[in-house]
Amino acid sequence: MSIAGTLAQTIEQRSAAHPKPDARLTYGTAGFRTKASLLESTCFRIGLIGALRSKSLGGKTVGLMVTASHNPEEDNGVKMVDARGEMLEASWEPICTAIANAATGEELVAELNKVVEQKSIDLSVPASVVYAYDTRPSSKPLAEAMVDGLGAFDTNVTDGGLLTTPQLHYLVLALNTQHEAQPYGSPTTEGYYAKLAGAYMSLMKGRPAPPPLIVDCANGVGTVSLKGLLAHLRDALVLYPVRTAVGQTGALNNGCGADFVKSKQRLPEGFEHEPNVHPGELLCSFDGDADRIMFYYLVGPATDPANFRMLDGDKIASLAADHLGELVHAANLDVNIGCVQTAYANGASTTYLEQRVPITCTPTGVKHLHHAAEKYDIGVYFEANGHGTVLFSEKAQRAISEADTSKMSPESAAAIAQLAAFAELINQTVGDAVSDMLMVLVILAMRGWGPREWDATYTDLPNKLVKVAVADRTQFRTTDAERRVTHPEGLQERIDALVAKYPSGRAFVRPSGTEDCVRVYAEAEKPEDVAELASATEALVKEFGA
Ligand code: 16G
Ligand code: ZN
Repeated sequence: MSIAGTLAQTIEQRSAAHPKPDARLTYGTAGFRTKASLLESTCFRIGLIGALRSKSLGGKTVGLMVTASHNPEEDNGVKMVDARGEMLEASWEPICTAIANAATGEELVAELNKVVEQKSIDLSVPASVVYAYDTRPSSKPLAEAMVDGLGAFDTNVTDGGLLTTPQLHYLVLALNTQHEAQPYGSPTTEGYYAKLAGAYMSLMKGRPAPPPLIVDCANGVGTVSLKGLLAHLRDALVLYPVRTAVGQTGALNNGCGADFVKSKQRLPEGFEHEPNVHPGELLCSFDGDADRIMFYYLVGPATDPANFRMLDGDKIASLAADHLGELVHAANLDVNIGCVQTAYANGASTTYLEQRVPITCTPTGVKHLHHAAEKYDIGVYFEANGHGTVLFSEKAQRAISEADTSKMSPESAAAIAQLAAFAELINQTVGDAVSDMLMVLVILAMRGWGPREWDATYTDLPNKLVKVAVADRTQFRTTDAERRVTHPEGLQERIDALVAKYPSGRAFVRPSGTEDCVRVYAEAEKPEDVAELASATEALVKEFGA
């Protein structure tokens, strides 16, 4: 079976309406991402690929999301969500790249036919795709180009509208499991809010509501999601959403949002003038598509930058692994719990976690962490940048649902009920700022903790991240979950010699997957050592990358 005749003609004609710019695009860790003005043809084509991917899965629903997350407003991107709500299967990434880069309509059809053959796709199977987009001005028009591609294959298309990335992941899994014995949830945004709100309220039953929380929505789509959730939570949670200027030109991710806070290690711009920002109170920021969250607080007046304290993805992972581990222990369940981090995890968090749970280190990028977390019965994964979630395996879910609580101590029975509610509260398809926020609030409430107690679990080692421009970043190749470089040869030995000079020193270099640069990370016990180690490593990268 192949694409020929009228179908081929339709694709070529439609493709001519979305001309390909003279730029090579690659489907990387975060899908396609570049200036929005270059993406129309790619979006049309990913519509075509989405339809084929669904057909290849026997007509299961796949998702397409238009967003560039924390990137500037003028950027955009598109990525595919596979049928279980997870990232696109890796073997399809080069397929996406080849199709996006086909030079002519004819070549495009030829590339599509290669996929049909390679994946033995039955073209007569009806395709089903749900799509959504963020608040960027370019997002809706790009989504329309995508719909044009989907239409070429006569796809059953669901318009999710303005959604966060994790809401789309949720919808895909919910749609594909709606007729199964254990549906993931009702396949609508209302179903998503009801599931999260219901679990939150059951976990918080009998506990005082947490103190009001200021949420920086990055002027993005998280604003919409947060408002939807609040309507379901009524007075069980008081939130003050700020940076909610959706649609205001230039506002998205500008001086605010999780990425700004994490990379600048400071409050969002203007927070020192926010009426509700007080020392000792917990604050948080979402990123532009609300799949990351960063918590922080002040230990003194906001006007002094030294009073800022960050509670990042590593702190969230530690809190979640600790708490869920204690519940598993109290419930006396035969399930293991582990934690997945990347090389960017602060060494102090790794030391802390290692004393409690097994740890896996993977390369950067959500899909790597997600797959590694699936190997544990309960797998907690977070990148330091605030993207992460907790996965409950089928074995764990069964152990929880089949436990005979009538034969248990009240303490064990309560732990079982709480684990069941956490599995509902947590968006298990992908990191979700809204769901992660609720999880953190519940755990803090259960432990009677504020930000200071949470922060006191361990003290981050001082660290520094540097971007280095090099002639060709593909020369830099890594091994051991990006912790060591194999190429250029000789570089790792020089880094080892540097690191050995500093107590608790650690440094690694890796090519970025999203920008044209090499990233250097360094940490050490003393701030002055970190500065030295980072700049000496940077100098080495420049020397070897020249
Ligand atoms: C992408 C990844 C994120 C990773 C970042 C690293 C996904 C959905 N996102 O944003 O997990 O931390 O890239 O960027 O996988 P870098 O390679 O430029 O350092
Ligand atoms: Zn994001």
